[in-house]
Amino acid sequence: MNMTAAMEARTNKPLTACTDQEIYLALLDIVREQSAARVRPVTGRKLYYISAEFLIGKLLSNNLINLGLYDDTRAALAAAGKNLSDIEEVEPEPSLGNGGLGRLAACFLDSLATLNLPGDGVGLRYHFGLFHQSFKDGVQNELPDPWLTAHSWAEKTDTVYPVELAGKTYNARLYKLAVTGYEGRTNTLNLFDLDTIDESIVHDGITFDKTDIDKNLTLFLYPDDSDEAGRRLRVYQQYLMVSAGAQLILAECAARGCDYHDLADYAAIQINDTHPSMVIPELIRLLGEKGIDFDEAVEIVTKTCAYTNHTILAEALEKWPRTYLDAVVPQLMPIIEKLDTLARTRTTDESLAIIDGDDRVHMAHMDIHFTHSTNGVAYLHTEILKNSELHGFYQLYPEKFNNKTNGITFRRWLLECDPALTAEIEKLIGSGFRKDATELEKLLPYTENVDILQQFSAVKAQNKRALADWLHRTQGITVDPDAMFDIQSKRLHEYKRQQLNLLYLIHQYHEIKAGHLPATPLVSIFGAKAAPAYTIAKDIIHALLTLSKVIAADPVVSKYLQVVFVENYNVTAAEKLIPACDLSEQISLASKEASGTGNMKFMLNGALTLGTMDGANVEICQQVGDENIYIFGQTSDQVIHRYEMGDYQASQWVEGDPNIRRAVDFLVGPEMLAAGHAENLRRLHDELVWKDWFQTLPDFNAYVVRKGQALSDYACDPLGWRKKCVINIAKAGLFSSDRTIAEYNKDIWHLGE
Ligand code: 26Q
Repeated sequence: MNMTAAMEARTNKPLTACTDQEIYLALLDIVREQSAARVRPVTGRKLYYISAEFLIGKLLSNNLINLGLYDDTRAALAAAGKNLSDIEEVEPEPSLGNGGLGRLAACFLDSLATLNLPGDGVGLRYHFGLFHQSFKDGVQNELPDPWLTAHSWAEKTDTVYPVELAGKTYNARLYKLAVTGYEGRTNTLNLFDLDTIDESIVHDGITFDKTDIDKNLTLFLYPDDSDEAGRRLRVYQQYLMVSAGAQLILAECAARGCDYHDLADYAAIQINDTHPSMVIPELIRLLGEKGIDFDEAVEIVTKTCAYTNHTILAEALEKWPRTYLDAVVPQLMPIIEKLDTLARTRTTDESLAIIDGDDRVHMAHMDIHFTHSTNGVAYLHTEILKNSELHGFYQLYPEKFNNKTNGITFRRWLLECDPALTAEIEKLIGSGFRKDATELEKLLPYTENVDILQQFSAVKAQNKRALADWLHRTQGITVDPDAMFDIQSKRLHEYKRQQLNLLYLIHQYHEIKAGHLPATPLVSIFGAKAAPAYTIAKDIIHALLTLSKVIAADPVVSKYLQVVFVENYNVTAAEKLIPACDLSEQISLASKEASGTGNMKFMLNGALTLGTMDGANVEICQQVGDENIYIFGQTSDQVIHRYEMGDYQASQWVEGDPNIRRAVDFLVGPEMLAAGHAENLRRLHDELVWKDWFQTLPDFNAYVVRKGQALSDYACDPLGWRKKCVINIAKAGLFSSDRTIAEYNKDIWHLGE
């Protein structure tokens, strides 16, 4: 395609005379037209992936790559003295997710379309994505994150479905966003919204009047671990999503000839965590309106739906008070009660009931009883579900349980974010890996070739300079691109243990001051948002920002150590950070991280992992071998055992270990108190000494030792290090979401064309 002509046909003037905004709009138009040409009719079963979050990120470059227009566009713009990365900056990022779960949904849509499978998303058109984060005086501030500009990828349709909430009817309008695969078909992301939403009710950051549902229902995506008020509004959102979604599914299937009795031949529904679980009773209710009796409706829904679990953290499993559902979705409660009664005919185990003795409705329990598949998202996670968290359910329905190890789309997380590495790989092994990621293994023979290893080192050095420039330009931070870049970027959660990294950095501060110099200067980079109501998470951010200041002010330590906290970590920032990383921090408490997907992105981009045996780190370790990954810390069995013993006392670890004591006490020592806020620092200190629920202290020494090993390997044997990096890239093929989606299709969905 002649991109210059195509763009100028829309701008009506030469590209050289166009603003970035005008070019962006022209490209949006071209992409829309090309995507529409790849819509295919559906035969057989079609997937509906229902999810409260789709963290799609910016779409322009992704779409250009998948349509095969990326190189031509870059060249056409360059010829006119323009730069595609400047055009990309015009596009606002749709941050319609919190983190892993939402980004996974986006990767899955890309892979479905790439594999030419009929699979649409169903979700909500939030007016503001996850809040915009800024730092002031060492503290996180939250602001609305608008992304709906006059020209957005999601197109308004005339389709509207009535949804009843607390006895009042609302009209859910459908917006459609085209999802085009790499050299593949175009599917749809269906997003629902109300016409009556009023963005002007937002004031003082992200606060708003919570009474007028018609004005606020889809205003915000709620942060995980939200406060109680936020959690309750989520029920309203969830029902809007599943009721409109179920009506859409039934209408589409009917249009294709389905008579509702045979719904399972037309539709597969994947329930992404428990957020869309009300689709089960809602479908039963709607099938009832079509004349199908309860027992048959239960059977149809069970055959149609499948459930993915993403967490074993008890506090994250949704349980809603019955009185609350009575008020918001009274039409569902009689159905949920009948489902509870039916479930109780299958087991006498009270702990497997849908409605418990305290009158709370357990969404996950409803999912497991009334879908045909329950899957975890990595090997260890699924084992823990089967053997402990959901053991009773596993005994009742062993055939329903299966594992689907997560994956990531290599189009965004390699081709788009790391063009230099992509070119290097392509030069060596051709372009087959773009469609078959396991072909990356063809890189293995080159790991013995010094010249080639040096070329990989040059790519990494180039990406590190690019990150340094970006940090300087967007955040005013100067870093030394010759230092080792160590990155921990993910949501801020105690179980992910950014506080363990914090304690390490304090330890290093002391070691350097004592003259024990590290093998290499280290730039330790964080990117993380804390849920606004999650106090300790915000205290951890404060401690890291304060430590960053303390170190920067120290003329000796700052030569060897720098702490950088990137503001407003989102998909766009991830695409800058990941290609520049040397050491990837995946240090969750073993058993707590269901999978992790950042771990896969860093590995694919040639970083080595420093991690615990948790989530998909286990599979990464198995792929690359012990000598190409830095594993430390307690195993999940040891952790679970310690919880069962119930006698963990953090204070004993503080008292018994001078290094731990020195690091923990520093949080409330004179240097930190002079630079930060006593209240936040004391609270974090006390949390670590008196609680430490995520067992940071027992893993501290192992972490320090292993990280020291990584630093010295990096500094003392650069070629040996690079060889490990290339082995990681070569072995990353397993983590393509194309593989994950092929497994879901083979074992659960059985989709048509
Ligand atoms: C629930 C109720 C009320 C308000 C918010 C929530 C809520 C929102 C988001 C609960 C959880 C989430 C997000 C969870 C999540 O991202 N889980 C991650 O899923 C990834 C994909 O499977 C895994 O790789 C990660 O290990 C897991 O933490």
